[in-house]
Amino acid sequence: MDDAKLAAIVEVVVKELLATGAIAAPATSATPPVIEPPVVATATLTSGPALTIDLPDPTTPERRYAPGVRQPADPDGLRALIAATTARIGVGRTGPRYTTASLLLFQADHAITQDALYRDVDPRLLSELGLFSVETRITGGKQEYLLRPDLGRQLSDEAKRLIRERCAKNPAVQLVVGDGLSAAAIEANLRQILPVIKQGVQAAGLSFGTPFFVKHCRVGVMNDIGELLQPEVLILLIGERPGLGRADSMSAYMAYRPKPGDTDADRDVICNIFEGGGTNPLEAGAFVVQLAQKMRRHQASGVKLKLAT
Ligand code: B12
Repeated sequence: MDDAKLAAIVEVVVKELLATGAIAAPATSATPPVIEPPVVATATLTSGPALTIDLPDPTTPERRYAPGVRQPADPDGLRALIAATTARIGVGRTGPRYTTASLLLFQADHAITQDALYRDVDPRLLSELGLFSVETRITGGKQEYLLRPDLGRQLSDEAKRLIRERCAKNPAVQLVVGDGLSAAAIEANLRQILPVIKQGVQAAGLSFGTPFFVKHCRVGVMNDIGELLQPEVLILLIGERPGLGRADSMSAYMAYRPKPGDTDADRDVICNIFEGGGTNPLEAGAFVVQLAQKMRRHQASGVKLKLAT
């Protein structure tokens, strides 16, 4: 469809919407609108003033937590309740339905989630932190990664070769980073947590293995890595499944002498690592080192560690 036909259709639709009162005509007087939306895209009518069709970003804190209840009995109480949780409360309704603002926020948050899932970790971050990359047995991109968790739990032959070639064997602590279900989580936390873990391990007089990155990674890949490098403790930093609008949460899965056949019962997890509401990555790093020492002391992880302490 050419631009002229498109503009004609837009003009007809806009005229109808103006006529029914569904949208207001753009301000022609000097009176400023209450909230000025950012002008990103405009449709120009063949006659009359330009009409902004883009919307303000609904995910900014001011809009996300703006009370949506019309005429609340206790406005200050409502604001205090909303400030006390990240849950979606006080959003209001239109009859039995969500308001358009709620719907748009859901859609925007869903887009954030999709973006975190389908994007790759920035290779510049990995090289900045000196991590080389290997892959699992996933060859068909993110779609296959989502559909075949079993392949994400196995290192490719090339990965095994590279790890054997580049990594020190039998370290006390081996650190591995995996994209998991959120590239954003790794990008948000890795720069802070990695040096804390490395320094903490070395300050405790323990050997720190050669860290690396696994693309299309699942937690179960820890078994293959354990078999190859034989570390005492293996730490896997991995992006957690994103929630609506929360994509930067990372976990540290840990295991004592992981090997093929191990399950999640043999592992521990320190979860919800993120700034501003979760466990701060700097604190989490210190906690990871403590847990690694505890695992070494008791020569156990997961359920066995719980039973031993
Ligand atoms: C998805 C999920 C599950 C799924 C995993 C299914 C799957 N194949 O993906 C199911 C519903 C089975 C599940 C079960 C459990 N889960 Co769960 N789970 C999650 C969730 C929402 C996301 C995990 C994630 O993104 N992993 C990263 C991806 C890339 O890993 P993955 O390889 O695809 O999947 C593996 C991990 O998710 C792992 N896993 C999932 N939960 C747990 C819990 C523990 C203790 C361990 C060691 C591993 C583990 O199992 C998967 C298969 O290996 C987190 C929430 C969060 N904030 O992280 C809670 C979370 C990790 N789970 C938790 C718990 C407690 C459990 C259960 C022990 C609950 C129970 N009482 O039965 C069981 C243990 C199951 C097990 N695997 O042994 C807690 C852990 C708290 C802690 N620090 O110990 C979390 C943080 C939720 C919470 N806030 O309470 N879980």
